[in-house]
Amino acid sequence: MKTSIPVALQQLDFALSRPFSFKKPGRHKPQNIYIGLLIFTLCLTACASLPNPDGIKNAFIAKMVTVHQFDETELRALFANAVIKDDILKKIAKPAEGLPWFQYRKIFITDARVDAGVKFWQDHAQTLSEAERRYGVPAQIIVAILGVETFYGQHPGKYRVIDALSTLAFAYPPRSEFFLSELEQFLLLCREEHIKPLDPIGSYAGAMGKPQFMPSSFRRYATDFNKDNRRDIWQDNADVIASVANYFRQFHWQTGQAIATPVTSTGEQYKSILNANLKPDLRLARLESLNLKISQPLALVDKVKILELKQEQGEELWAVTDNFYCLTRYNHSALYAMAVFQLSESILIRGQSYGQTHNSRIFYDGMQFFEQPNFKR
Ligand SMILES: [Ca+2]
Repeated sequence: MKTSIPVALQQLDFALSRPFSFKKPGRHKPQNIYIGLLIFTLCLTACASLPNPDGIKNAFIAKMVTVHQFDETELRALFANAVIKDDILKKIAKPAEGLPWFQYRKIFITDARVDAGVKFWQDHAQTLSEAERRYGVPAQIIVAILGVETFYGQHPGKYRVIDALSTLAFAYPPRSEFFLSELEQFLLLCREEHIKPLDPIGSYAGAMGKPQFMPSSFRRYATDFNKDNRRDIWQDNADVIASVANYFRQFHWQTGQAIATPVTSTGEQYKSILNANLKPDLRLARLESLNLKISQPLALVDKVKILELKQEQGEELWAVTDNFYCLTRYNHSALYAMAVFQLSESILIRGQSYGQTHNSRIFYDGMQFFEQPNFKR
């Protein structure tokens, strides 16, 4: 449904959108000037506190026409078909990252998602292997990203990208600037890729296709891996796989570097070095002085970040690396990166065990590997 705009603001918008008319300078009574200033100030206050979708839309269209030479009539026809959706506005206010780890984890680390990941890997083994060779990003990471984002492409979202981006650009002031930029990128990519702007489907936030690329990421990182002159992240799994791998390579994935390992602690000295920054800044040599011990050696790592994740029974400690930080460039959340990492390990290990024997789930279950919290001791 369309959002309603107060009539006064519609009129103000109409007045502002009309060409200026010039009159001869004349005398004005001082009180009229004060009243005028008062009304102007009240209007500005109202404009600052209430969204004005039509005003933002008109300014956006003007920019696309002037800066990128889009046709105004075509853009107006396009946006006449775009819908401002209330359910998108509700969803953007409640991201899953607000959950504690033990609840967040249950969404993504499930038997069904691990099994489907193993199958996706088997079905696209050659492409994944080629992408791993070309970009240096492990196949299990590429598979896990697709698993977390869209259940391997099965749930790419149900919204038209044009509706999602229009809603958040025109009617969601807290992130309007960001989504206006993404809307601009979306129209540019549609023109470059010969896509009709009403066609692409994605998430409520405008993330597109199986890897859920925002339009700006698509233009920078999407890759035509099968050389058919199209970057298709909706249907073509070769392009999908290579685009995810290329994304991480561009964000400096370090081939062979460890990602994360559980940590045990005696005492609570480590609390002094906890902070919200995700970039590793703690030299491995300092762990001992903080009474921290990593559970296994970390390949090609000199600095880590210590994370404290909330389990039902207490806090769980992890040492995470630059490659973990790289995962957070896909979604700026430690919980997201940890879900991708644990899913990737579960898929890898379960896949390997399936390769040995179909009964190996009794011997090893990828779910069990991370089911035991690593409590401080
Ligand atoms: Ca292609």
